[in-house]
Amino acid sequence: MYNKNVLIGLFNKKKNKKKSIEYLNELKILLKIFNGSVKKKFLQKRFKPNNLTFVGKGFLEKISIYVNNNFIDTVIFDDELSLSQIKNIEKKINCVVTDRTKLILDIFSYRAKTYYAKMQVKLAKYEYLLPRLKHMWGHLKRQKGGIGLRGPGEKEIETDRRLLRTSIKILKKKLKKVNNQILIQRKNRQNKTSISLVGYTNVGKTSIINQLTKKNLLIENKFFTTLDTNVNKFYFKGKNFFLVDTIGFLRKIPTKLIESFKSSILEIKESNILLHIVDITSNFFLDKFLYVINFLFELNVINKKIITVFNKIDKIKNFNFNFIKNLCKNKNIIINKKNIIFILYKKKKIYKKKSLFICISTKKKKKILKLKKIIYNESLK
Ligand SMILES: Nc1nc2c(ncn2[C@@H]2O[C@H](COP(=O)(O)OP(=O)(O)OP(=O)(O)O)[C@@H](O)[C@H]2O)c(=O)[nH]1
Ligand SMILES: [Mg+2]
Repeated sequence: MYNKNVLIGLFNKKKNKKKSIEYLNELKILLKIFNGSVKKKFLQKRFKPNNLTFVGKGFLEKISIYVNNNFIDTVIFDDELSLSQIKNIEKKINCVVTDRTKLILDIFSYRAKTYYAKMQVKLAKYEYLLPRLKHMWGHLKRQKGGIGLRGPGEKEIETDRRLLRTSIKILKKKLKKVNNQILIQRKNRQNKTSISLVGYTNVGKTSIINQLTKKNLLIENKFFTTLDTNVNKFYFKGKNFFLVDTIGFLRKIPTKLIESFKSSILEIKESNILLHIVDITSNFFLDKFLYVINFLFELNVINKKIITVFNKIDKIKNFNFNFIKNLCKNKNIIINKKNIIFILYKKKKIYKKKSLFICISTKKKKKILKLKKIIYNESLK
């Protein structure tokens, strides 16, 4: 699975085509983790997904021919497929059929290193599996070549469903215990300044922690390198700070999946300051930027002090303020040389959020001291 892949997405208007291609590119980067290659991307223009087969009938036929001729082992759809869609597509396509959510879940499983992260991922996976159990049985039958394996009866599936439900209950209980322990540990940090680094995946969150604390945490040019929340200390002008690395965001991940990383959410909620790290060189910069701001809003943490950190300025020739100003050209953003203001329209109300910002290069160690000073000054307010 995931060796030779085909990616499939939709776009509804011509002007959205580029964005859909970018989504598929994100899948390609995700597949790097499994050393998987992308043999072809199929994009169909449709106003909305087909209820039965996601793409249209003729288009599916085209994909099927390509899959057969090129020995593809997995087709990955960019949006979450319903159980019936998977079944219908599998009738037409002779390989594993999966979607963005399942791929991310598989990456989480592969990446999780600690007992706690593994438990969190397991819970997310079981919750994903529960409504799809019948289908998974079908998968097993395919993998064994269907020889001598009769399809499962409703009774067996019901037994499995019950087992899964029990496992979910047990996992939730265990996780609650660990979460309580984390809360107790947090209490020891209560009168110290706690800072969470939040942002899209691969923007340089862990790199910044390494710079500020002289640690050597794992950084990679891949998505979801950090799954485990980790807390790191740094000392500046006689003050102790705790820096918390959190799981990165990715568009089109079901919120529930991110929420299963309770430790990250918990830390973000309890922090005094949020550092929102942004990669100014990434495609669809604004889209990702506003996606994270919206997520912070959903988490109810938008009223915290937020410092926006524009990272990777070394990659831009002759970088200056105008570059950022042009990047942030959007009706929801007002920017001057010191502040950035977001205007969010939520539940028929307008919210305004002001954030200090700084432009840095972690790689070239540019403006790291200034970042420390800003954090320090904000912690005194
Ligand atoms: N050119 C350049 N590359 C950087 C800079 N900061 C980080 N990187 C690179 O960006 C990639 C991602 O860095 P990480 O620190 O792992 O990013 P992250 O946000 O922690 O990523 P996840 O944990 O996967 O969400 C690595 O290849 C870093 O070397 C920078 O200032 N300039
Ligand atoms: Mg990281």
